[in-house]
Amino acid sequence: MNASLAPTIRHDWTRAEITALFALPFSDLMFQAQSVHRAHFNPNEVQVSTLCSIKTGACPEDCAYCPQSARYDTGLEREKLMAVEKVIEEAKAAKASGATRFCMGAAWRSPKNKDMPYVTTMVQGVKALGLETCMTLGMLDESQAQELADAGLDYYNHNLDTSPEYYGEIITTRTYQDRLETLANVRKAGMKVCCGGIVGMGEEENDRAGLLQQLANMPEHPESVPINMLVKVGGTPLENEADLDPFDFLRTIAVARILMPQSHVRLSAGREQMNEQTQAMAFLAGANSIFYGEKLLTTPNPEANKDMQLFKKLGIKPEAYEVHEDESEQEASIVHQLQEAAMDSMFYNAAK
Ligand code: SAM
Ligand code: DTB
Ligand code: SF4
Repeated sequence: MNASLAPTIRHDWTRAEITALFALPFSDLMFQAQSVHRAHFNPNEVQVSTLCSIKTGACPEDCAYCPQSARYDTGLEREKLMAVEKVIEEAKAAKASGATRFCMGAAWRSPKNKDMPYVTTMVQGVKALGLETCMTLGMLDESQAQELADAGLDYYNHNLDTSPEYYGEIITTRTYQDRLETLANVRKAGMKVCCGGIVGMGEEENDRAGLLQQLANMPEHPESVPINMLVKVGGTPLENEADLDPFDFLRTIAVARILMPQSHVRLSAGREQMNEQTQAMAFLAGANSIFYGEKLLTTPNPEANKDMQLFKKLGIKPEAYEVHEDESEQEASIVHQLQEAAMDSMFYNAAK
């Protein structure tokens, strides 16, 4: 990183400052975001994660966007907690396709204590394959967060979803404060935080600014910030929501990049509905992580070979696995060799 270009990491953004960024002429905003991005990251590398739904549907919560809530008839087939062996098989396949992080999601309000031994075994098994691990299981208390951290879980995903003001329009079964408490428990246990939200839910630009303000003013920025474009699913209350203008989506990514210069910003759900040009502009705006693989949790994602073609067209290469402090040099080198082999066979390598 060029130190002179490195902007100060701030945690005191005002709503007015963020709104002013959203109001910049598009080219000025993109230039600023791209400059911040280049000061902190290789702009031609994108982190690649694969999602796996380890427990699907029948969720007691009422999140208005979600196909997995038991309150809406979305035709989704419910599935109980997946067997550990099956999860490991899925993780092996994700790794062979070139993913470096495996994200396991469960349609729970929060995990029950009887579930914990299963999920911690999943973490250990996936980690042993040389993949980074992420889970999203709903709310966690302090001891559950600690149990996951002790099992070696690298990231916990828990989204704020939208601004504090708009939140009540979307979810009534848990509060914003509940979410902040889970995030504090995750941090306290020493795990990395993956936290973002959804746009295109009928919110105003001020709500998108409000979401990013909450994220950027956390005591530590989330290491991973997923920006999801709403996937409209039949049967959910948001199924007929008007499309968000792609430029408003891109502005959200760009402002996230400026506010949180060192975080990975994920171009998350909604890529299946986006053309290649919009995705390319999202990378220009500073997005540097994607979900890779044909399915998100329950809805379609672009096919792997389409993503490889897009990476090839853009000269992007997948970001290599970060070496963790607690890994021995020898272990890390084995992990790197395995990754390179998987990537060579699956991805166009822009470096060659
Ligand atoms: N049940 C857990 C929870 O909500 O905390 C974890 C799984 S939940 C499906 C994870 C995240 O997926 C949600 O917080 C939301 O941001 C995102 N999500 C769910 N449905 C979505 C949709 N239709 N479009 C975009 N993002 C969605
Ligand atoms: C996140 O922010 N987006 C992912 C992940 N975290 C768990 C989930 C997207 C879900 C999209 C709707 C579905 O496939 O069910
Ligand atoms: Fe349940 Fe999570 Fe879906 Fe909300 S987002 S209904 S908590 S699975």
